Amino acid sequence: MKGIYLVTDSGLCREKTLEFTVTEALRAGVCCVQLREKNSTTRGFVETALRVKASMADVDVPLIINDRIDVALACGADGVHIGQDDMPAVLARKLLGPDKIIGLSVESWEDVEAAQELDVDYLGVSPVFPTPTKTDTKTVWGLEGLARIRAFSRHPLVAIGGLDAANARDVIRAGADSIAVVSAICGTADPYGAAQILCETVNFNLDKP
Ligand code: TZP
Ligand code: MG
Repeated sequence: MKGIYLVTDSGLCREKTLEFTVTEALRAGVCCVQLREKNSTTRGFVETALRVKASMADVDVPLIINDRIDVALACGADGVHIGQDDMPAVLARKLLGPDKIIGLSVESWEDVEAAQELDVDYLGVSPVFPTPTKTDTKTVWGLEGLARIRAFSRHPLVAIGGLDAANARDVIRAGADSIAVVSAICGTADPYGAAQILCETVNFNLDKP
């Protein structure tokens, strides 16, 4: 899972709709889609997840559900992304089985050390830079923090927070396998164009580190 990782925010998509944004980002070549619906009811989240999953039937790109193991299981998603206050990773693995993808956010060095023993598929380095999209964060890792995690961790790293086409190259060079973005795709008038520039930048630099 290397490249541009789309994390959704229906609020930012506005009149473009979530499905349109996801379809356009997939057409541009994103490597993963995470549905992050912080303000949905459970019913609404499941319905959205089923719709998005159906729209992704023809692409070989994983659908990840933010926070909710039950929603991931109910809609047959490929995995979940959990934070430090969500279901513990050990229990998430028990519930989901060996084959589903589990991503775990690391927000402190203690989280990074603890994750070393965990059966998770990637770490979300959160946030790399400050971002108005999520303000209840702890450590702003910066490129140095990201590089330190890269040197220590055995897991693939998905960087998130304040990332865009201007800084994506540096973030890959500091050790990220994937660049996760919310506003750089959802918050633009042209999600296809935005995702395409991001994918070109990152895929080029992943090929030639
Ligand atoms: N987790 C850490 S930062 C963040 C999340 C969900 C938001 C990233 O949003 P943006 O707009 O890509 O900075
Ligand atoms: Mg969470």
